[in-house]
Amino acid sequence: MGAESRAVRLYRTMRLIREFEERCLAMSLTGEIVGGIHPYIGQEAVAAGVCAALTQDDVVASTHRGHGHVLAKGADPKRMLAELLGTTDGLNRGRGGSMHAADVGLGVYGANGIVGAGAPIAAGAAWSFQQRGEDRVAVAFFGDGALSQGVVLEAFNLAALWRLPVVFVCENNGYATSLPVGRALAGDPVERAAAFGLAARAVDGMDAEAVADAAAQAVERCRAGGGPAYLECRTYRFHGHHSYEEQVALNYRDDAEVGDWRARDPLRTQSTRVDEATVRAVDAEITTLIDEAVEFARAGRAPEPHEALDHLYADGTTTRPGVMI
Ligand SMILES: Cc1ncc(C[n+]2csc(CCOP(=O)(O)OP(=O)(O)O)c2C)c(N)n1
Repeated sequence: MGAESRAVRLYRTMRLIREFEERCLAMSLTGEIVGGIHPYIGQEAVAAGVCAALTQDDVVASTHRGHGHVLAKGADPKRMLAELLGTTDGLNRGRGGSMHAADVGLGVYGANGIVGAGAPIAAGAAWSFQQRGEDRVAVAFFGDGALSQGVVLEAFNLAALWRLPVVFVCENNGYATSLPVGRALAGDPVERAAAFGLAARAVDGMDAEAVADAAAQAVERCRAGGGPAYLECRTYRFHGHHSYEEQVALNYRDDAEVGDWRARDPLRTQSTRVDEATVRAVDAEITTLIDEAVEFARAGRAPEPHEALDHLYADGTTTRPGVMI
């Protein structure tokens, strides 16, 4: 059997994220996932397309809306869901939760609750690759709300100045919480990035193949020493900013606007590029995988209170700030 086509791989990754997120949303509404989640539903083409251009040695730095990035980079959905349920089987022993899930072995340098924080992390990783002469690329994901964060602009500047192998991926979903991008951002985001000397372009973030093509070009450019790139992925989140938004009647978005974007569902678009039997087989495979993940995560245990201070320090000599043993 020949290698699976990119079209199928993209479909599978998006399907995995969609189903994982739908279950998470349901589990957060019942309180099973404490603290809620920021659903990624609608934006799957970005994570799938960008990560399709990366190898396992490449790294990504993510956001508060990070489940899709972590899964697309290859994290085990069972351990990811266990992390969200806060059990010791989780990727980070249940200590990171939704907004801080990381898998360093897979190059996932963490989801991040601080808007824009992934940009300097990825730039720093890229700098270390460059210093060591390693053929690796770093990607920072962030939303449109991060485009005016000082650290993001500082990261653009240093990345361009030092020609770092980093790709900045802006997922412009039109809103930062409930603030429309047009009321928050002066000028054009692509021009803003280009002004720093980044190879900057916009891409249809609802089309996984278009994102994958643009990301592959940006990553190749980095590997060839051509310096950093910026991708503006125009996308949309189908649900609220946070799962709690499902429970309150916020109406900062038009039903017609949401409907128009839902009509461009990236998963449906990608399904038309794959034969029907394969779509059915992938759907069944993912449903089984997620059922198993739910069962696995529910069977876990929460860390004991006395374990709260474990794993805080690498050398094991300090258990509490200021208390040496
Ligand atoms: C530095 C910082 N400022 C404010 C917040 C509060 N906050 C959390 S998410 C968010 C909106 C982020 O919007 P965007 O970057 O566009 O990402 P999206 O939620 O659309 O994916 C804000 C303001 C924060 N977490 N960190």
